[in-house]
Amino acid sequence: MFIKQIELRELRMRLLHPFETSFGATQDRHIILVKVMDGTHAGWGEVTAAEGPFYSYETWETAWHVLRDYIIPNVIGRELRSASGFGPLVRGIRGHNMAKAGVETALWDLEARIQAVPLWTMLGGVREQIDCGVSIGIQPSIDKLLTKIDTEVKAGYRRIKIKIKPGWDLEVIRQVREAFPGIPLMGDANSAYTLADVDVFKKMDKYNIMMFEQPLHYEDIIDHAELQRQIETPICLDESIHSAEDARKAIQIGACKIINIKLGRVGGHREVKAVHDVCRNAGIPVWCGGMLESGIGRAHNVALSSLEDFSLPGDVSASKRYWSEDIVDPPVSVSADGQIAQLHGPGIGYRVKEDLIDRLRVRSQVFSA
Ligand code: OSB
Ligand code: MG
Repeated sequence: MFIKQIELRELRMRLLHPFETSFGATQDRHIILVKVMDGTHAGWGEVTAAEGPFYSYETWETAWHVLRDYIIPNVIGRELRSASGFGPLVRGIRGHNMAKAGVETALWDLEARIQAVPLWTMLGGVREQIDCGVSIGIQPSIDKLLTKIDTEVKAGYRRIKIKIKPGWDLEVIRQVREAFPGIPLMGDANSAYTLADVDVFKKMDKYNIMMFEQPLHYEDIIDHAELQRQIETPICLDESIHSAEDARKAIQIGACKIINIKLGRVGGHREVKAVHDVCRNAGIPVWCGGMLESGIGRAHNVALSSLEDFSLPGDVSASKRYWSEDIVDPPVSVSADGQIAQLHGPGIGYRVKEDLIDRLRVRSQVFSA
């Protein structure tokens, strides 16, 4: 693959509903898309950095800067045997995995389109249908939360994740369990607690929660191992895991029993596969996390969720939960029993609506070999 041209586009897209986590709320997304061309075909990727440095240090602005000044100059004009040759080209750039993943995932899409095969089969996927869950943000009241859960359960979703934070935890979980005794339920804290809060986790233990996601500090594994020793409910790590090496160490010290894999957080499909393999070999189930993606990032998430060890429902849900009109055609849709079917066209399989992208675009830059 000759990397002849790379285009960056920044879009502004408004979520249908604001999304609130323990670190803040979002409604207006700044989405950076990456289009990579070899002269004949084009591949698409999405940068999942958020609007501010709150989930991680990356933002759409740091991603644009690192892509323009460091990542793209190392890649443009190169001849790559495959998309997995991208990693070594950017090894000297520390961190900025979401910026890297924007290009890396576009290269996988490009390679799959050149070979005329679906991305999910090129990745080694085996799941023709993936199980879907939803992530429900912090709500103005418990009643509103119960209504939202009811809607999503009726829509067929196979697992409900609610966001928790100090003061929006034990009583919320208690009431959700009372209203929905049997649903697969989990809580995501986005690092809002410390080990001093162990008692609240012990109290939530009795509500049959599938897992607590990232309860403690966003870089920690040591305290998570201590918390896991003291509670029954499995801990799932999100923020703390940036690589297969991180996963190996976390598993080795008992910091988690489940891992949420995010394409942006680990830097692309190649590292997703490496994290996946470490987890599979250790008997640790994984699931695909979400970052409020547009259809392009969402399509990549659907494809990677086809790997064998993605045995738990992910945060990969229908386009219509987020957007009045998505930038891919067809929009990502979920069946009445909570699954997304893999498509069989080349690459991500979805058509990219460039006309709509042009209308939503607020900035763009073209890099040529
Ligand atoms: O922690 O999983 C998270 C959204 C933004 C930042 C972090 C997280 C999330 C979600 C939403 O939980 C997942 C989605 O629906 O895309
Ligand atoms: Mg999370």
